[in-house]
Amino acid sequence: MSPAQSPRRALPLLLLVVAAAACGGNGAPPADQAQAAAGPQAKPGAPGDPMAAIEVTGFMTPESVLHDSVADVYLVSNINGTPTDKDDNGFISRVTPTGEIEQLKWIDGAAPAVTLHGPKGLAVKGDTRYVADIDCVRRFLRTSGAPAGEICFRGATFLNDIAMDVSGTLYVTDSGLNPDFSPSGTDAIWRFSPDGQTSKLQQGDSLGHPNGIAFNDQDGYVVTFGSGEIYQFGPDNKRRVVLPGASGRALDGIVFTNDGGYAFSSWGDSAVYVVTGQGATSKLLEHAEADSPADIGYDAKRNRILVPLFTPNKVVIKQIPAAPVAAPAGGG
Ligand SMILES: [Ca+2]
Ligand SMILES: [Ca+2]
Repeated sequence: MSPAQSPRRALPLLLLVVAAAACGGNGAPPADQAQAAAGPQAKPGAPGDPMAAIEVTGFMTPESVLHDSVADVYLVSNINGTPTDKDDNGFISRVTPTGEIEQLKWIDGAAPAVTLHGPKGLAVKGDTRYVADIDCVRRFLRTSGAPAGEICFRGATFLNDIAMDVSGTLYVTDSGLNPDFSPSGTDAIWRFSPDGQTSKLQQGDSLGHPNGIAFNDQDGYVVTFGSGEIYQFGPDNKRRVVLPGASGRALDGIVFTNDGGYAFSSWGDSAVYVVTGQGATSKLLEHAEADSPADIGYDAKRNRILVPLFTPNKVVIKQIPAAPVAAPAGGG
């Protein structure tokens, strides 16, 4: 991507490529979708190598993965088509930690009682699941997946990721994009309650098309698809830059990890980065293994990053390597 291109110009181009890929371009189903029709498959890592990535195929435009630590299952949101089409064909899959698809269409927009268009970010609070879906957040029972109402956000165009802070308050980002992926001007971080109270915590173009959101004990962290930056906001609601923006970096997901660090995904770099609690940054996945990495999840029990690959219709499960043990002082 030319350095002369501004993020604002680069973003619609990137998303149009994505939309074309999601649609199969010329109308023919992509090879991976044809494979999905033939049934899901898991390709476990090499036997005896616990650090090898587990690759699970058979999804349809997977956008987000969440570890439900109570059920010990990975939930995958599948847009199935383009991100803003209200086509009611989105679905949520259940995947076991060993990489088997337990149920591909566990919550299915095609079912008469379920509305689900282009599901993206996921969250669990108590016995309720929350799913961001274009302009509403849809609720489902955590255990059965039965629909349990929705919360809609006035004027929202591209609700993307959901997170919960330490006090249990829920947040959802609006990436501020029209169906043709031009900026819609609705960039926002919304705060909402389970009973449907909504308010804008932050809004405006300076949010840079906010995408992934996550909370540690005190602060919210946001990664942006447009400006390619990471910023945090604390209890005072002031924004502080964590990673300065870069044209074309196109960040999607962010999670906090057990060691006090975090991980985030970049479409522009085809990479998933891990930042340790001490601040050291490394690539966990890169190149083809991280083609269009969307909203990553985290399995805190196993210290794994869960990576939906939006265009190749895969999920990659990857262990974070243990930190090197410091050499004992004095040597000898
Ligand atoms: Ca859809
Ligand atoms: Ca996202």
